Amino acid sequence: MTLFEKIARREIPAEIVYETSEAVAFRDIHPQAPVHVLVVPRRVLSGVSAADAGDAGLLGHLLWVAAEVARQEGIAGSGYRLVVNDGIHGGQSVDHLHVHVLGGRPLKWPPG
Ligand code: DGP
Repeated sequence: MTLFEKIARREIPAEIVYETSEAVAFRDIHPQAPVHVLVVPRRVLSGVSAADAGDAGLLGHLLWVAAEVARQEGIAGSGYRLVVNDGIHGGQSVDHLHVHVLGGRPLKWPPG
C-alpha cells in the first residue's frame, strides 16, 4: 500500500482538508508555499504517466478537486499553481499520483 493510500484511509495522520468519494486532499508535510495541499485519488495510479483512457474522468476530477481546494483555502482570487511531478526527472518522490496545489505567495517561473 502506498503512503498516500494510508493517509487516505486515515491509517497515517495528515490534515485532510477536502474529500470526495474518489479523491482526498491533505496538507503537504513540507510546505513550499503558505498553502500547499496534495490531491490524490483513492484508487492508486502510480503517476499520471500510468493513466490510460479509462482514467480520463478521474484525472479531470482531481483537477476539479484542486480548484475546489484553492477556493476553500482562499487563494482562488490571488492565483495559484497546480503541479504534477512524474518520474525521476519530474522530481516525483511518492509513486501515487498527486496534484500539488500551491499558493498564498507569488510563485516564480520556470521551476528549477
Ligand atoms: P513529489 O515530489 O511530487 O512526489 O511530492 C511528494 C510530496 O509528498 C512532497 O511535497 C512531500 C509530501 N509528503 C511526503 N511524505 C508525506 C507524509 O507522510 N505526509 C504528508 N502530508 N505529505 C508527505
